[in-house]
Amino acid sequence: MKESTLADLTSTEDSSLSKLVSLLADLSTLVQQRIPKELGYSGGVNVYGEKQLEIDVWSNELFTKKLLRSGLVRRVASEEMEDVAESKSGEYSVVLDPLDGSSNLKSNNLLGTIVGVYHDKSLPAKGRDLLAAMYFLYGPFLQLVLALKDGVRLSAAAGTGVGSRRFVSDGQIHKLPRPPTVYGIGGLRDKWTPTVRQFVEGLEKRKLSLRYGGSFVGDYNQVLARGGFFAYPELIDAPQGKYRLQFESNPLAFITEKAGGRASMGTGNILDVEPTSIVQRVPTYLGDPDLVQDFQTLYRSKGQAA
Ligand code: AFP
Repeated sequence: MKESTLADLTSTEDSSLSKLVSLLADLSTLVQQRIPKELGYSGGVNVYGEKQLEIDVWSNELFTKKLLRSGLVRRVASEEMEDVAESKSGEYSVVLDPLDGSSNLKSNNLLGTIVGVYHDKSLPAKGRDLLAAMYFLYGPFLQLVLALKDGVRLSAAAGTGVGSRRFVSDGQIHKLPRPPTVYGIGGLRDKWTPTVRQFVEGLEKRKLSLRYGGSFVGDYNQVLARGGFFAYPELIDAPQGKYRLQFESNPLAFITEKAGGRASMGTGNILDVEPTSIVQRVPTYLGDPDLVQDFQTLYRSKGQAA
């Protein structure tokens, strides 16, 4: 089968979006090279009070500055920044988790960069308005999962080019495999609600294998590759869960729906959640459409509020 390049994958999109994807891919190769060199703590904390690694700060600055100076991006919101950063020109708004899973760096776990792209929307924005979403997975190989209007395609930085030109793909549309085979649920088990506990028992009765590594992109990617269910649910002591709607849940929900799955926050679709703030969190249940539908039905039957 002929290998496709990133340019091939984005050929049906506006050239400006193609340029933006290429820039992001260039930057991901810089992050991949930098990760092993930046294992120290920056001494800072982000707006959520989470300790920032030097690599968190470095990667946030890399993406934010390069995007705002590209002439393509008007505004950037990032998990690592309190406010939206703006430029004077550009047709896109970008939401970003520059290095998801960075607290797992010491254990050499999977890390990722999550990106959502809107066409000139103010931020925070509604997930349903996303134009594209993607994540870069820094694993045994650097992978790009790219969701555009016509679907999801997978590519790997495995070619002979430099930067974004390293990415090659089979160019095929990827759908969540069925039947589902793996699941992962975040949070401490003793903080799960009875509904989540009951649902997990059902998954185990269906012989789904547990896969949980503490990195959203890494854990989710196993569901995308093998079919299954992933959640960071509402917890007894955190009814909105942990994931940020703008930077984590919306982009992954967009990818999930484009891959033929469902993405719920309990009572409805994540992408339909009205944005109220940049830091808004949302319970997140993603993956196989039947499993997510089953969860949503169970959740509603328990009369739990959104
Ligand atoms: P960090 O980016 O601070 O490592 O957080 C990663 C994350 O937001 C997400 O990637 C994981 O799924 C989740 O946290 C893990 O949370 P727990 O440590 O509570 O399992």
